[in-house]
This record gives sequence, structure tokens and C-alpha cells, in this order.
Amino acid sequence: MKALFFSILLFRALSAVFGLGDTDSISDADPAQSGYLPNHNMDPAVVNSSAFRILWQNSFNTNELAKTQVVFLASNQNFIRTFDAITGAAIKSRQVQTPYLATDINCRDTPQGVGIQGTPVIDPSTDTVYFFSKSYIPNYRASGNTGVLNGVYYFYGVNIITLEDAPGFPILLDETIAENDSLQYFIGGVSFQHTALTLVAGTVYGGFASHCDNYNYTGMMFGVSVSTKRIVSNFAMESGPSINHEAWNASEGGGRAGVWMSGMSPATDGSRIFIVSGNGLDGQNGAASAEGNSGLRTLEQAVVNFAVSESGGLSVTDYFQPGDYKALDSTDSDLGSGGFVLLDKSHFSGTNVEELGAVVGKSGKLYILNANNLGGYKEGVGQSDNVVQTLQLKAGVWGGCGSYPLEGGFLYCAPIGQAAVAFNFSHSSSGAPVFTQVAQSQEKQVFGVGQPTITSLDGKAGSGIMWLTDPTAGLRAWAALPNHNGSLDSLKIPATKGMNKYQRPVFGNGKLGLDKKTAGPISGISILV
Ligand SMILES: *[C@@H]1O[C@H](CO)[C@@H](O)[C@H](O)[C@H]1NC(C)=O
Ligand SMILES: *[C@@H]1O[C@H](CO)[C@@H](O)[C@H](O)[C@H]1NC(C)=O
Ligand SMILES: *[C@@H]1O[C@H](CO)[C@@H](O)[C@H](O)[C@H]1NC(C)=O
Ligand SMILES: *[C@@H]1O[C@H](CO)[C@@H](O)[C@H](O)[C@H]1NC(C)=O
Ligand SMILES: *[C@@H]1O[C@H](CO)[C@@H](O)[C@H](O)[C@H]1NC(C)=O
Ligand SMILES: CC(=O)N[C@H]1CO[C@H](CO)[C@@H](O)[C@@H]1O
Repeated sequence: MKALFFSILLFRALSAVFGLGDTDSISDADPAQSGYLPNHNMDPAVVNSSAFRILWQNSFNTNELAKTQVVFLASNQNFIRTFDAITGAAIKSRQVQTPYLATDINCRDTPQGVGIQGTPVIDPSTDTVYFFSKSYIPNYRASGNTGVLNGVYYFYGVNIITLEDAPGFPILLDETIAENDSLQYFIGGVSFQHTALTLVAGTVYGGFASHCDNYNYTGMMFGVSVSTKRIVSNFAMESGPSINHEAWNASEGGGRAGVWMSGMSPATDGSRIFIVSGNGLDGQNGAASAEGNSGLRTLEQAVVNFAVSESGGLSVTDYFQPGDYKALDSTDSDLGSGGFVLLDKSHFSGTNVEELGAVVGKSGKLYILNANNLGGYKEGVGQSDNVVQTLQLKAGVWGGCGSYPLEGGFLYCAPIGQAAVAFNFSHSSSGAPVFTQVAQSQEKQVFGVGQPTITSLDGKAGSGIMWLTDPTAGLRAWAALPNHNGSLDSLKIPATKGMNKYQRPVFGNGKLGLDKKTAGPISGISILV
């Protein structure tokens, strides 16, 4: 498992009273995680010119890793801050909790400390921002102020104007018993909340995994109702008798199957939630094939479709688990290093397939799935994977792909150490959906590259831009439509070397926000306009 994710949210603060503008970003990408954002006034003619420039940059504490933008930022050091989007002037700042020490978890993934990691989500109807924060309760499970056993997680709701706690928050997550396994309860100290958050029918959901697979942990999905201010879901990805209920400090304990997705959000269409899990232990599926609705309890290396109950509880209605998942387990080759990309069904569909999704993890095998029938386990011909299509990329992906549903339709992925690749969308003679690799970038991306995010100027033909952040090279942008010789043409944008890992740029009315990597005393956000 790898773990740094630094994210950004864009929220308008230009007027005295905050309000939602139609070009604001209130969550990480779109709820479906398709990666396509049509309405942020990003014009490629401007982006590819000197008019697109760095508007401001801010520095924060040494090694404080910035997480959000105008106006709301949340960091690994448990700071939340607001800024003026145009000038960068600080408006408010608050440290919600003492951050958890990386030395308490024996994992170098987050050396600067652990606080708020998953990108928050804003509810514009109440001006409230929601996030999870990792900290301590002194003498909670062991003596002392710190230590892994005193590590806990809180769920916060904070007023985005005052940065004060909304009534009823924060809520402590620790000791919550899993809704689908009475033997498992939540221990914040060994857990790591990494996915971006999503707000579905009044409940905020976030995925939990571990730090470097250390200690006894099981991947969990938490849901907190923002109206009743209660935890309404704590779903253990592995449950039942085959799970090893080991001591907290056993490195092979728990069920594993962390939900982290390199910081991507669970994907949702408003009623269903899709997540992808990582490596596990003791998976039930073996020689026999199994249907996606068969009630598998060892949901490791799986794409999982949850139904959301009226109260916000989660139940598994469908899953896909690759036939070689045990081999993936034994090599720590997480399918769930990437999230699920739910594709726009008004464009990406075909005979007998109304809605598609895409997933690719560390193995580099890109699976195109039927979102309404994910495929179960070995349900294909001759016990093969029952998927719409499988495409092998040159390397693994941490963080998922992104799509552009116009002008024929494209899917973009950024395998580590390789060129970014573009697939076009078409149909076979029988009408089945087919993706074909048609182009690649001249540039190669290093480890920690973010998820492809695609903008357009309100859907205008030829205005698509595909964006990636690269930890070394910084922000990159390409024309989304491949050129005729099979290349993605890059746009000329200002150098912003040194991005934090696994981030998406965020957008608001012709502006873009980024999180730059700590370099000595300097860290912060760049806004380009
Ligand atoms: C291991 O952790 C799980 C919670 O994930 C818990 O149910 C179990 O009791 C723990 N084992 C021990 C021996 O503490
Ligand atoms: C695990 O923790 C228990 C106390 O909870 C302690 O007695 C035991 O020695 C620890 N084991 C290891 C391997 O650290
Ligand atoms: C997709 O690319 C393939 C291979 O280059 C090409 O044959 C096909 O016409 C393209 N399909 C569309 C819809 O552009
Ligand atoms: C394709 O065209 C671009 C310019 O549009 C050029 O930089 C690139 O080298 C060409 N690639 C190939 C494979 O010819
Ligand atoms: C960007 O602008 C340059 C001129 O500065 C031009 O040569 C290039 O084709 C443009 N790139 C794209 C992808 O539009
Ligand atoms: C008690 C309970 O609800 N158990 C469920 C936990 O989740 C698995 C996976 O969906 C179900 O099979 C169990 O029935």
C-alpha cells in the first residue's frame, strides 16, 4: 500500500456571503468519478497561451502539505484554512486536532504526520464541509499521550465560513462495531482514511485502509448521516468465520482488503456506491465460479457495488473479483490502487450493456465492466473473467483513469513510468462496446501521478483538455482529442514542478488549484488563471 494523497477543493469566496457558483468544485471530481468536468470555463486557447499564469502561491508550515484551495484547504497536520481565490490572502485558519505521528505507525508513506487525508466534501445547502481527522485521545487504550493504541479518528462537520464545528460534530469513530460483523470494531490508530469523500442521499461516505498493511486492520466503509449526525454505516470488507481476528499488533491480522484507491472517491450515481478494494487474506472464492450477487464476505481485490438503505447502511448487491486475485494478494498487487470510473451512460453503452465502468490497479490490467452486472468471479466462458473487455497497459496504475464522453468518446490512463494512453470508444459488428488504444503522450509520468481529469468549455467541440499532475514535472495538459499520428499534443503551460502525489487539479471559473510538494520551508498552492 502507498499512501500520500493531497487534495484540493474549490469553493467560491469572492463575495461577502459564500455561495455556490456553477463553476465551483465541491468534491473531488464528479460524483461518478468519470473524471469529466465540462463547466469550469477552461478554454484551451487561453490555457495554451501566456494568459494562463500563476496568480498566487502560499507557503505554510514546514512540511505542511496543502490539501485544498479557494477557499477551503485541509492538511495532513489537521489544519483547515480559507483563502481569497484571487489574491491568496488568508481568511481563516484552525487546527482541529493534534496530528497523529507517522512514527507511531512504522510506515514511511506519510512521514510528515497524519491528519486529514481524504479530500473533504462540501454540502453547499448548509455551507458545511465534512472530513475525517486522525489524532489521539491520551490514555485511551494505553498510557501516554500518543502511541498507536491511543490513535483515533473523528468525523468533522465544519461551517466553511466560520471554520467552527457545526452542531453535533465532531463524532468519534473508534470502537464502532462493523454493521456486518459483530466481531470487528474500528481502531483508528491502525487505520488510514485515504479516499476522497462522497455525499450520497444525506450520508457522507469514506473508505478506510491501513498504513503499509501494518497491524490488525480490516478495510472499512464509514457512512455518517449529516442530518441525524450519527454513524449509520461501518461496513467491514471482510467478515465471517474465515477472517483471522488477530491481536491489533499482529501484522497479518484482520481481513485487510483496504479501501484507499490512491485517494479517489467512491463512485456514485446517486443511489449506488462503487469502490475497489486492495489485497486481502483467506479469500473464500476458490475453484468454483460465483455470481456477483452470491453474497461473498471476503471482498478483497474486488469492485463492489453497494446499495444504500434508507438509513444510509450499505449492503453488497454485486461484485467483480478477478480470477487471479489470490496471485494479486500474494504479490501485494492491489486492484484497489485505483478507483472505479463510472462512465457516462448516455454515450458509453452498447448492445446488452447500458452502463460501463473501468478499473485498473497495480497489475496494469484495465477491466471494462458492465456497471449493472459487474461479473462476479470466473463467470466468463471457460471460467474466465466475465468482463466486457480487458486491456493490458504497460505498467500499473495508482489512481484510476478518466473519460471524455464527447467527440466519439475517450478513456485516458496514466501507467507509472510510461506515456499516458488514450483509448477511443466504438462498437463491434454486434454492437458490443470496444475501447481501442489510439494515442499516447510524448511525456512519461513518474510514480505518484494523479488521476486523469478532463475539462471542456461547456462541451464545445475541440475544447477538451486532459490534465495530470506529476510529482516531478508538475502540472501537465494535453488536447483531449488525439492528433492523427497517434500522439496527445501537450499544451504550453507554466512550469509548476513538484506536485504532491495522487492529486487532481481543481477548477473554478477559469482558475485551477494545485498542491505543491514540500520543498524545505515552502509548500502551498498555486492558482493559475
Ligand atoms: C483485530 O481487529 C478487529 C477489528 O478490526 C477486532 O475485531 C479484533 O478483536 C482484533 N483482534 C484482537 C485480538 O484484538
Ligand atoms: C502486542 O500487544 C500486546 C498488548 O496489547 C503485547 O502484550 C504483545 O507483546 C504485543 N506483541 C507484539 C509482537 O508486539
Ligand atoms: C477508434 O480507433 C480505431 C483504431 O484507430 C478506428 O478504427 C476507429 O474508427 C475509431 N473509432 C472511432 C469511433 O473513432
Ligand atoms: C506526432 O506529431 C507531433 C506534433 O503534432 C510530434 O511532436 C510527434 O513527434 C509526432 N509523433 C510521431 C510518432 O510521429
Ligand atoms: C499551443 O500553442 C502553440 C503556439 O504557441 C501551437 O504551436 C500549438 O499547436 C498549440 N497546441 C495546441 C495543442 O493547441
Ligand atoms: C451480519 C451481516 O449483515 N453480514 C453481512 C456482511 O456483509 C457480507 C457481504 O455482503 C454479507 O454476506 C453478510 O451477510
